Amino acid sequence: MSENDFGVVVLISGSGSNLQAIIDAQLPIGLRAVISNRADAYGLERARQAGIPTEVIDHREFADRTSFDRALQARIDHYQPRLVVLAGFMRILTDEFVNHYRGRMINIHPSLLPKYRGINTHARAIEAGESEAGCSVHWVSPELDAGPVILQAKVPIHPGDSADTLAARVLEQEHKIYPEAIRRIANGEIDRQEKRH
Ligand code: NHR
Ligand code: GAR
Repeated sequence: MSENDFGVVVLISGSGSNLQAIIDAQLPIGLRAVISNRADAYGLERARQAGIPTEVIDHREFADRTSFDRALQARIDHYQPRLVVLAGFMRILTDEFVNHYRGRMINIHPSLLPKYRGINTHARAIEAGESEAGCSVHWVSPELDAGPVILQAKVPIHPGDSADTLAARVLEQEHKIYPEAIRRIANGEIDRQEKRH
């Protein structure tokens, strides 16, 4: 089996700059598909440019989260990936879905977990008067943004920072640590971990 047979599927909802960083890292992992829940996600264009198959599964076409997640799972499993990468994917996933990919799904979250789970992390960190912020790559567990952390990077928060200026500083670090985390996992340098309850 060549290294390209590792098999990775990336899930996005938006700009896809983290996807671009993963593409640009030219890791020998086999990027098999990029799936978006939004047809207008710019990341789909990035995937097409890189020759990666794309799919759109619009969550608004499903009655509930369970039926959306089942459709998503069926399309992901078609590609038989050994790793599912959430890269700015903005839908909360059901326990059933997360358990199916337990130990084979990672996320990048724009905070220094365990601080600031959920959304609007930068505004909340500034509001709280924090002097530093950052990003975390973690295994996905059913509880939101609570799975074991794999890699983190820190940045300073400057006086006068807005959520946007801070997000840009953090995003630069995301683009470094996400490809690095994927490289280490594909190399077998990081064991699949499970959160113990
Ligand atoms: N699902 C589970 N079960 N566990 C995790 O750790 C998950 C997850 C799904 C997504 C990414 C996460 C992040 O990095 C992620 C981790 C979306 C929301 C959210 O509130 C929260 C966290 C994350 C992603 N989504 C709203 C929803 O109703 C929609 C928000 C929007 O569309 O803007 O799904 O922060
Ligand atoms: C990134 O900052 C990522 O950490 C964050 O959204 C941005 C996506 O950027 N993810 C979340 O907030 C997940 N809830 P990108 O589409 O350019 O990679």
